[in-house]
Amino acid sequence: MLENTLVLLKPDAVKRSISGEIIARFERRGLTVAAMKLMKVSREQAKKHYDEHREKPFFGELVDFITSSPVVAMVIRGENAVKMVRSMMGATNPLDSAPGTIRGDYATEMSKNVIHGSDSPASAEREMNIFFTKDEIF
Ligand code: RTP
Ligand code: MG
Repeated sequence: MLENTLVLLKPDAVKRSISGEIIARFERRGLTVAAMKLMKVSREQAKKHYDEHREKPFFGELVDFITSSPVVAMVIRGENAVKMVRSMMGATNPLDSAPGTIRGDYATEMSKNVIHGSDSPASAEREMNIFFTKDEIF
């Protein structure tokens, strides 16, 4: 099924100038960029985005990190894009993410794990609305 998913290249990825390499991986796979912008995430957006983690001990750090410097926000589109992007990202903890995945190739720390991707079509719909208006998604 053709799907959209929300991807954030986190502040660590933008600072390290690896955004282009990561976008190229998606394009090479056959996924397409349906929306994209470099933006500073507001605290309000960050809290909405990470709402499922509101009660976790690391919630404050998550919000601080994602708002610390610009991210690349994207809508990635393709067949089963949600699962496809998640499998390309690799496990949350870089210690567990296989070489060949994005986190497995670029990350060493759980808190600086380079990329976010929506975990379900429902999350994707909710998260796209936090970062993009309808007319920004092509
Ligand atoms: P993401 O939301 O960033 O795509 O990552 P994910 O689905 O693989 O992981 P999730 O459970 O949603 O956690 C969101 C982010 O929180 C940080 N985290 N820290 N200290 C901890 O135990 C812990 N657990 C999660 C990670 O940076 C993760 O990407
Ligand atoms: Mg998640």
